[in-house]
Amino acid sequence: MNEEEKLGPEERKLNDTERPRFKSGYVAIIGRPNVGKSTLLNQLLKFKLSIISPRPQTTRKRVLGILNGEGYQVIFLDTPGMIEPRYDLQRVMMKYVRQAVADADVVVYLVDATWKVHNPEGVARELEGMDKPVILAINKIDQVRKDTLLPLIETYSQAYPFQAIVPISALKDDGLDRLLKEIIDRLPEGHPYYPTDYITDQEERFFVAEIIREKIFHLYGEEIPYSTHVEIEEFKERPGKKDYIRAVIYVEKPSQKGILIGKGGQALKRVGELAREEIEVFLGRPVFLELFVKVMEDWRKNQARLRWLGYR
Ligand SMILES: Nc1nc2c(ncn2[C@@H]2O[C@H](COP(=O)(O)OP(=O)(O)OP(=O)(O)O)[C@@H](O)[C@H]2O)c(=O)[nH]1
Ligand SMILES: [Mg+2]
Repeated sequence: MNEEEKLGPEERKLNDTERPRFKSGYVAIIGRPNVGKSTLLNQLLKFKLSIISPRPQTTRKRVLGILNGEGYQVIFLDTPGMIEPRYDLQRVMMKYVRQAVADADVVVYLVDATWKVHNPEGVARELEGMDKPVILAINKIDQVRKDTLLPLIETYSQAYPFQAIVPISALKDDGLDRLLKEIIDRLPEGHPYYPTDYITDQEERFFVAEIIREKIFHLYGEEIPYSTHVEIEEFKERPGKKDYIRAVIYVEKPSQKGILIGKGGQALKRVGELAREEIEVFLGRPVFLELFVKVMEDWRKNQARLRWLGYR
């Protein structure tokens, strides 16, 4: 008896031309600030990797998240919201977007269904010359009437040859299965890039700093979140004790230092409490977190300082 007969028809081994090949590749998630790019990444991964806030320009660097499934590995790149840069930090942020697009096999361009004004021609101009498959995802459909979607899909499809247009709600996990299928269909065949138990290639200390920054975005108004950079100065495992983490929060002006710390240190204490709780969930172990505030004059507008802070 040969192998095929022993296995029966359903279990018969597939030959090379029949076997569905493994798909793997990079997918850049791009779009204007606040459209829900980071929410989408987290929802796809079923893990809170990228920080989220109701305010624009929350994400400042590329965040890499790996999704492993039956027959595929998708490496998502969450990016800062695309804007016309006005100062050096924003110029570096836009460089990160360009790099993510350059690395990508597939681009997901995200727009917001709740926008009062859509500009499909503007989107088409941005995508001009991009020789990669682009999927348009229309997000936040939980916030709009269903009958507004069809005309929206129509105008976008006339402006640019999108490979697919998928209405979604990243927040409510609606439409993401279809979006993922459209992505995987367009990924090249190939081996996985990372071991299948990896969720990212970035260091723990990057995410720890991001979590602290997220709490600042949630707790302070005006310019404070935008003037803030968080640096992990020490991250030490201690035998028999909690990990020790010392973070420095840089602001641009002495007045901002006072606001960040608050009366009797209460405001900063709140940042520390909320951040520590989430860092512990993220790392899966208890930590001791100490926060310090320092002034670094106008760091967002100074190339040498930006480089020193890791924005290269
Ligand atoms: N109602 C609704 N809100 C959403 C949805 N997706 C994201 N949001 C909200 O939109 C806001 C911005 O979400 P983010 O994921 O931080 O947006 P982003 O595109 O990463 O923003 P930047 O990093 O600043 O460019 C947050 O308040 C989210 O909760 C959605 O599908 N429905
Ligand atoms: Mg973001």
